[in-house]
Parts: sequence; structure tokens; C-alpha cells
Amino acid sequence: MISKEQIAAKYNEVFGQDATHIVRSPGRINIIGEHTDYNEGFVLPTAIDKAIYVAVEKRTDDFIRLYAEDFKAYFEIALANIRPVEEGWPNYVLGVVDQLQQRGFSLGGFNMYIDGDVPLGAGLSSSAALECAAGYALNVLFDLQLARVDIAKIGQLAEHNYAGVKCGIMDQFASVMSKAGHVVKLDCRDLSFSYKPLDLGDYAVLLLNTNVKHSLASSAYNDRRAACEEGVRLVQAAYPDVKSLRDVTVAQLDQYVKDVDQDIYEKCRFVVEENQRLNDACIALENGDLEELGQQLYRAHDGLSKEYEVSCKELDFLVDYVKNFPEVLGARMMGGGFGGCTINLVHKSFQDLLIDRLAPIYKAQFDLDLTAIKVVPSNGTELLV
Ligand code: GAF
Repeated sequence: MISKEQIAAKYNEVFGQDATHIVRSPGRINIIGEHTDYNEGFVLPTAIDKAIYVAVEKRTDDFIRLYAEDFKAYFEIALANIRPVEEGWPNYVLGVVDQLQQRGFSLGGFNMYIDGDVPLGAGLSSSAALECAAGYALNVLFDLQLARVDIAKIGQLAEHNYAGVKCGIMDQFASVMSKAGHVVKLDCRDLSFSYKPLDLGDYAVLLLNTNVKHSLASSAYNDRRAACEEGVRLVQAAYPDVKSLRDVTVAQLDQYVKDVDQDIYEKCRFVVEENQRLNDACIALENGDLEELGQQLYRAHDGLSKEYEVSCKELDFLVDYVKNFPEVLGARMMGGGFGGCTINLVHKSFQDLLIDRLAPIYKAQFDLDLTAIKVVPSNGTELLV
């Protein structure tokens, strides 16, 4: 964890004076319910104890000046000239500024220092965390009176328009709305939600980072979304009231999609079944049936890998390997896919042993380092100063 004192000192070093506000916005995990959010289904995420931190201060001119600690890079742009830029990382802030401007807020210039301990490209939503940190900080700095959920929606649209990923709302919602010790069961249709205690007894959530990020991930993500929308269109021909895959049954897919396009059929069936798995997993969690919860994770991975085709050989290897150990209740790839982390439910006494055994085998197999990340369900975005 990075302290607010460290962030304040860094801001001063970079900008030569003190920040007026410091905001922390966390990355997230998701227990189950993958690729369901943009299909108006359910998700079960929570924020983690790794976050993006931004420190801000108003300027007297109409410029935005950013500094990203990870890249040791500055970026400057006039407020009148906000647009997506080639540098990449500033887009997550500029996309938020653009959304605020589109909503009629007139912002003044500001400095922003950005740092964090969410591993980048690990599928832990560092980008959503940055969008939400920026949105929250600007909300406070310019007294915009935005609700938390608006900050999440603004972050999602920033991702669509400035990063080109047509993501759902899960990551931003989890970053802004989470509660320590709980997961959020979120209905992505109307954004109603409830907190559920993540009571894992002798077990803990352990993330295993493949340290792989495949370059086609964004376009493949958008392709999956398009396949789901096409499946909905096919069903709508017979059932005009259907609005999204949330409303569709496997029987309808069998009848109206299967013979038209096998690939779209499999993608849609995965989503319909994943929603069901999430509901079953919630019941298991409520009943304290951790073995059943773990089995749902393994089933989800199977679907993500074989039907939805968003896994990769490194993720499949890690999930297959942990199946050898009774101390691991379940595992699956997490997030958009094509790299990043697996989420594992592991007996607390076995975590370090598992990492010690697996890391050299993974290295020998893929010539990549395996990074293990122990995470704790944490509070959403907060103002530190
Ligand atoms: C990414 C997206 F940003 C989320 O909206 C979600 O669709 C997830 O992939 C898959 O469940 O993290």
C-alpha cells in the first residue's frame, strides 16, 4: 500500500507545490460472472487492496498537466483541445475530462500526479481505477456534485471513447462502490446491487499472474460483444421483447441461433450459462458451501476457455495445474481474458507452498515469471486528503 504522505511528497517534488486533494481508487477482482456485464447480466466483483492514487491541484490557466510515475512521463494539453492521444496512458484521464465537458461542466486547468500499486496489464482493472480516481478527484476539485455511480458511468464511457474498449460497467462500479470484506452482486441491467460477505473461512483469494497480455485483447473483446448482440438479434426475430442475453434461454438459442451460426451460438450460450453459474455460486457462498463455489469457478473457466474462447495457454495451464491439489477449491481466468491473472480459492496454509511449486514449473514451460498476488476485499474509491 502506498501512503498518502508518499503521494503528497511526490506531488510536491514533481509540481513544486502541495496538492489540495489525494484520491485512492482500487483495482478489482471478480469471483464469477465474466463477460456478463455488457449483456445486462450479473457480476460478483470487489475492490482489492491495490489501487491507483491521484493527487490534484487547480491551476490558474486552462491547461491540464499530468505526471505518470510508472512511465516517469509528463503530458500537457489545453482544456479546449481535449482528444484521444497517441501516448496511451493520458487517455484514461482525458476521456473522463471529455465526458465531464460533454455533460456541460466547465472545468478549470489542473495538475494531476498519478501513481499506484495495481499491476498494469494483469486484468485487475488499473485503467478503470485510474478513470475513477480521476473522476472522483475532479468531482471534489471542481465541486461537481456527482454521485459515485455517475463517476463509474463516466469512467466506462471514457474507456469506450478514449481506449476503444466497449467494456461493461463492472470494473468501474467495483472500483467506486465496493465495501471491505464483501463482494458486490451487481445487476448490470438497472445497477441495483447488494453486498455479500466474502466469508472464506480457512481459504483465501490468491491471484496468479501469467504476466502475459495478448495484443489482440481489445479487438477480440469488442468482437465478443458484437457476437452477443448478433445472437440477441436472431432471437428477437421470434421474441421481440428480448432486450439482451439476460432475457434469453438456452432453449431459445438452440432453436434460433444454433443452426444459423455455431460460433455465435456458443458465445451466447456461455453468457446465459455464466449468469446461471453466478446465481448458483451466490447460493453456495450464502450456504458456506465453498467446495461448490470452487466447482463453479472451474466450470466458468471451462466455458471461458472452450466456448467463449478468451483464455490462452498460460491461463489454461495454471487452472489445470491447481486441480491437482485438494487444498485448492477452484480457479479460473479472470477479467476480459487473453492473459492477466487466474483467481484461485486456496487454503491459507497452502498458498506459499503452491507458489513455490508452481513458479519454477511455469517458468520452465513458458519462460515467464509467475507472480502471485494475495488480495483482500477492500473499500471503493476514497478521498485521502
Ligand atoms: C473487462 C471489462 F472491462 C469488463 O467490463 C468485463 O466485461 C470483463 O472484462 C469481463 O467480465 O474487465
